[in-house]
Amino acid sequence: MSAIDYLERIPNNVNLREDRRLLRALEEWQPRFLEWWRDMGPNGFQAKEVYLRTAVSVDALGWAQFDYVKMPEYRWGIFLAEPEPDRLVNFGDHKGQPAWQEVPGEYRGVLRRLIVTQGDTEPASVEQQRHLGRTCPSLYDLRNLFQVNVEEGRHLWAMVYLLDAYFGRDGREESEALLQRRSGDRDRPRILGAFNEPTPDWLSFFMFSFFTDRDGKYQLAALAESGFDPLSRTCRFMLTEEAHHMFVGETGVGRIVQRTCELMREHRTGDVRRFGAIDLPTIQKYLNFHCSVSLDLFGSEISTNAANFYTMGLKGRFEEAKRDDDHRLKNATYPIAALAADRLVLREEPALTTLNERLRDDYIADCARGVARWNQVIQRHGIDVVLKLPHRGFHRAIGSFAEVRASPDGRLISEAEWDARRGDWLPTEEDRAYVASLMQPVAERGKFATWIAPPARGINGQPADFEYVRLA
Ligand code: BYC
Ligand code: FE
Ligand code: FE
Repeated sequence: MSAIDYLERIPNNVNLREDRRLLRALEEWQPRFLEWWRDMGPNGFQAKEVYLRTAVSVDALGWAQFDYVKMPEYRWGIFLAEPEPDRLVNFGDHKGQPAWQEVPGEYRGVLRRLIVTQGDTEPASVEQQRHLGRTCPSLYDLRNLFQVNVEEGRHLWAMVYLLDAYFGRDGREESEALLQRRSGDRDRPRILGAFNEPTPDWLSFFMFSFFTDRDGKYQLAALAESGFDPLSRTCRFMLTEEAHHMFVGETGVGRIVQRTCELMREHRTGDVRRFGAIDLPTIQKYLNFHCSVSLDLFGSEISTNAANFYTMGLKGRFEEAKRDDDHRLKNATYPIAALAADRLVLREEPALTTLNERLRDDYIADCARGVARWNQVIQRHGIDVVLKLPHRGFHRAIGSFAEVRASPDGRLISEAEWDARRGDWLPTEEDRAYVASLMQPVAERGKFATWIAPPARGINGQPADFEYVRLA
């Protein structure tokens, strides 16, 4: 079961060959996907050979194989994690029943909506990042960008498989619509806010991979708990790919911080813009921006949708099985940050309706660990600056905090103070213009842009000056 058949037109480990109807649906979708990839995927570089990893099997030992591939020839396919024999629904009203191998009829609409929302983010991110190749800081980074892009393309395949295999005609229509919406488009935007924001430069890209791909990790982990077994298995395999995306984000920002600190120490100044680097206050502002739009992706603090997803057994908590409680949560409560007149308080609310906030808490704790590693880099250089996650109420557009203004340290403030301080907290036009001015391509082997340190090690044991993309 774990072997992936690469002789097929659509590589897969789901015995696609035996399901003629599904195979036909996917084979009809495949050329449209490729058309979308050519129109909306990485701008340029489509004919270049890129040192990419491809899944060769889904088991823990060495699922990846590295080789030169032209992106349009990447073997996008359908890979599910191994089935767990006798798997049960682990939470909600159906806890203890066998996991579903088919869509439970009464949950069809809800489940489809969840899968479509997940699926929509994948091509959206590729669209957001499509111009970055032109300004890469190195061949190493260029390759990492393209690796992320092809895998997000594969994540789209993963969701389209579920739609086509389990949702009949509606599913095929949704698969089509996933190729029609466009990130940032006025008339047919992508579904979730953060996926309509531009990713104009590499600092934004690394922050996006750190913060927004990490939302992916937490949402996928919650869906991996699903009682709908095909969704669970699909998400479990996607999570193994996701880890690399967050690695790209964390090390990308970390290398920018390192370069900045080296220059600060060498020249005894915080004003590193003179030396073509990105000053720490600007990095903090980008961090604030990407963190806040990613926090919005978890939905409202109080959500009946979230309660329903859980009660129905469709979307669990992060690491549901490791939690020591009844996994039904009917009588449990959970403390959430809430607004009380003019200040923020912790308030106990029913555990079921606050599941979005609980997942957001798990996410914030994970983000904080990454930020702490960036701060270690700063400390090692003897610099007295600390990067911080903004308060969850800062710059929010979804949930109860959307109605108020909060500072990054969590004070509720007036509209006037917000207007006066906004430029200290979020990237200004000038900051963006400065970062944009640094985005000059560096595509010579082993060379890196002025504003980023080389990586500690290369990909797959290769040196940093390896020819990660063959441009010649
Ligand atoms: N923007 O009850 P509420 C990834 C909508 S990232 C716009 O508060 P709910 C990736 C919401 O849809 C992971 N609209 O929220 C990363 C609802 O609309 P309807 C993506 C928003 O439903 C990087 C209404 O507001 N996966 O994989 O509890 C690169 C009230 O909703 C937003 C998923 O999201 C927003 N930010 O939770 C590539 C998992 N937030 O239904 C890929 C699937 C909320 O009233 N999705 N709304 O029309 C879900 O689990 C849920 O839909 C959400 C929202 C957690 C997103
Ligand atoms: Fe993804
Ligand atoms: Fe990702």
